[in-house]
Amino acid sequence: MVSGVPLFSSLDKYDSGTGWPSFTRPIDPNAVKTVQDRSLSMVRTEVRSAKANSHLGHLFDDGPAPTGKRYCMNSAALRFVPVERLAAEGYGQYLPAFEKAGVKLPAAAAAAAAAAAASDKRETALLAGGCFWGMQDLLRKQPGVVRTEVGYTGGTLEHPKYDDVHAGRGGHAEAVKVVFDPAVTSYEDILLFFFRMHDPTTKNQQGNDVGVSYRSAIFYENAAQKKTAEEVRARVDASGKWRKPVVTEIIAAGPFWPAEAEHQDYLEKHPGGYTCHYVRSFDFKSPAAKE
Ligand code: MHO
Repeated sequence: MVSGVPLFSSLDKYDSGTGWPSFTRPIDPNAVKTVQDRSLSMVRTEVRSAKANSHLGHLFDDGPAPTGKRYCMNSAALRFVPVERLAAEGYGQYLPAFEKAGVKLPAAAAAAAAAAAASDKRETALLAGGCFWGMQDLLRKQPGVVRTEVGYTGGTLEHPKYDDVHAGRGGHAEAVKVVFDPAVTSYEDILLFFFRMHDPTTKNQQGNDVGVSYRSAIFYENAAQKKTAEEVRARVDASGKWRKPVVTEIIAAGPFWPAEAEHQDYLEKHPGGYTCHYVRSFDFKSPAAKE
């Protein structure tokens, strides 16, 4: 899971006697794909991850019920997340299945499973902090983030196109809509991360990208989000970590116009592509702590 996408569940794992981790099925049929592998003078079915296209192992037809399949995986291609870590790593939604299967969960995992089962609640954060390629790529990997989408907001033009926004026509910002599970993370945590992954002190600019579309802004959706945003911005500013005043705008969310398909998940489609975003090691949680 180079890309963090869950591929296999221990619930579908069995002992095939081969020494290779073996599964009867992937966690989601769309998470993996198969290709013919003619290496080593054999014809085998190679299994690759659908998203990151990385080699995972091979697929054979000699597996047990219920599928008769054997997904024979290379353990080096998998990152094992123990059941008690699922919630903390943002995979809390998979916990109820373990309970249903009768697996006795450690107390903390059981509590997280209950929370995940009880809430399919979702909240949204709408953030601008420069080129949305890099913004989306870092935000989507945060624990509890279930979906992200890039688009344009904060301006006046309806149905804006990238070229309009880039040229400053209509005054939109490049923004990311972050949908998260409040049982796993919080608006505050997302904002604390936001203030580490972009520079909030450069007005209408992020890295080398200059213009109103690259401004730093939090678009709140309700009074609670507004209050949290103001508190977090004040805390970040007071910490002095950025050395210059924070210029992030806090404004009421208006219409969000999704960006063109080619801009969605851009850095996943173009690994190594342009980004000016990276995560600083600041800890805004303990205001007294010095770097
Ligand atoms: N400097 C980048 C920004 C792209 S971003 C989607 C470029 O001009 O390609 O604004």
